[in-house]
Amino acid sequence: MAPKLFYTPTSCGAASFIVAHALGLGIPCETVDLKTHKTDRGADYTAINPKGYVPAIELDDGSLLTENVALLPFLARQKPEAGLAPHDDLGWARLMEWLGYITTELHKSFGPIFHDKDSEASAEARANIEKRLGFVDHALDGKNFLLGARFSIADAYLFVMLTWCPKADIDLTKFPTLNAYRDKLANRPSVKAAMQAEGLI
Ligand SMILES: N[C@@H](CCC(=O)N[C@@H](CS)C(=O)NCC(=O)O)C(=O)O
Repeated sequence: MAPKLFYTPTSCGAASFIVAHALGLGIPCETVDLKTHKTDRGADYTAINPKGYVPAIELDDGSLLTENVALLPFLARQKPEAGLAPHDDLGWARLMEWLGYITTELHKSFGPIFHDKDSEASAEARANIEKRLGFVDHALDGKNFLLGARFSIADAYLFVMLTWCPKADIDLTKFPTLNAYRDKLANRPSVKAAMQAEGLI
């Protein structure tokens, strides 16, 4: 059985799709409707992934790999020569530092906003996200990408979070460096090709 990626194009799982696409892995994909938890082939996704959420990769042996912070490095290591993850110890640790920050401090903070945009919890979440985006904005100052000179899987993950900002009423123009970085990534051929493949642009 070949590995297969389960994801939803506008979800956090889009980061894995972008990375798999950029690496030319040719990994088959099955999209999941997050309201019905049915896949595009009509399968019950909760029976495939008891966690219920995307992304997930079904491996050759039929077992399932979940969590963005596991999938993205796993995909990068399928083609180490592409350099989407550093090979040295400190570079790898810096990558984990960013993936941890994106997943716990940014990604999960969007939850209340997508649940109910106008709630008090959403206003608090928005303020938290903006504070954290301010940190990322400064961190990107003078750098092309999160890890410095090279695009990495952390950039793919952050990019997807940035695409959520307009839907969450977060104005990225308040963060000029981050806003320019988002535009640069959106125009990056591999990112653009993945978005086009998904009909998102
Ligand atoms: N901890 C998980 C969270 C994944 C997650 O939040 N997925 C969302 C989409 S961005 C989802 O599938 N939500 C639907 C659900 O939980 O039923 C990860 O980082 O992979």
